[in-house]
Amino acid sequence: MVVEAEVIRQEYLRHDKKFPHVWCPGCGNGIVLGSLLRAIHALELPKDDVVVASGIGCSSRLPTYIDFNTLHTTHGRALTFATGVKLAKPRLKVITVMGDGDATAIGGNHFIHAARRNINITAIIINNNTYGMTGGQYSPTTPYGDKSTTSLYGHVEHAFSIAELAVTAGASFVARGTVYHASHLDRMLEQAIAKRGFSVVEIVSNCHVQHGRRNKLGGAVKMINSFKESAVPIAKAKKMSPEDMQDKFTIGVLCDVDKPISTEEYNRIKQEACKIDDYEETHKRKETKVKRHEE
Ligand SMILES: Cc1ncc(C[n+]2csc(CCOP(=O)(O)OP(=O)(O)O)c2C)c(N)n1
Ligand code: SF4
Repeated sequence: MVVEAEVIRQEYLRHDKKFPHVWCPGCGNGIVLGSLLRAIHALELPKDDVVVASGIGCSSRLPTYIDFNTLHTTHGRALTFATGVKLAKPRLKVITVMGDGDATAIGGNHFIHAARRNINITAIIINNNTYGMTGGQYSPTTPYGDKSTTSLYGHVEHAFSIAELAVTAGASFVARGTVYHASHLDRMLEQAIAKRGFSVVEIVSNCHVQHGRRNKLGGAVKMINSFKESAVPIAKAKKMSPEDMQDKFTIGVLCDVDKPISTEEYNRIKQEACKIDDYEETHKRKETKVKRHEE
């Protein structure tokens, strides 16, 4: 196990150039990084075939530390860059890493339409319920009543569920995990990356510095431990009453379906169109020849 961890560290981290990292001690982003590398390693994906794109945020720094083809793009646009890569080089395994703000506020439109189109990309969303990098403003997942720098007296809006939004928008595979349940997270990421179609993993994480501190949720250890209590496996949750599920959330696979992938459909259409073009071209040439002959 220790040897395996060392192999992963040596093989996949840009350890000489990019460390020390920028994250606060105890931030869940590091756990996600480890889990992502273990999942890619387990799937035996060649490094050159993997592309990891991100937007802007603490979570979006993740690709800068790992030795694949990486893109650190603009806020909310990881999926747009990823879509371009996938259209240009369909054989590549394309993964995006985004924060809750990046993916579902400024990038919300891209997110729902990438899911609707069923593009063959894996979207990892690290949900820490806040805009960590910019000092703790509220995001679309900040719970009602929570304090942030933009809701000093308690948040008056309601949060949505990222995973459930992804299911409704049409993703092929949707799962939720937490940074407490690291080996479960490895499995969720492995399944998502292996899936053909748009796959989403929402990862419940901690920003103890910007969100936890303001809401008296404790430090990193306390916050991460709290996920042990609040996360309920989907099968168990089905047997629980809505009252028992109050303040809890489910973890596991929410949806896993197979349907046509739009980037592949697009290539099929391109080939069909080329056939028609070829036919018209040949036809035109024939007509020109006949005309010349008549002249
Ligand atoms: C177009 C644009 N708008 C706003 C910003 C400022 N900005 C940078 S990161 C960020 C929020 C990041 O929050 P989230 O995506 O949840 O990631 P976290 O830092 O919590 O991991 C914002 C608003 C920006 N860089 N670009
Ligand atoms: S500010 Fe929050 S999200 Fe950003 S590195 Fe620190 S703990 Fe992590």
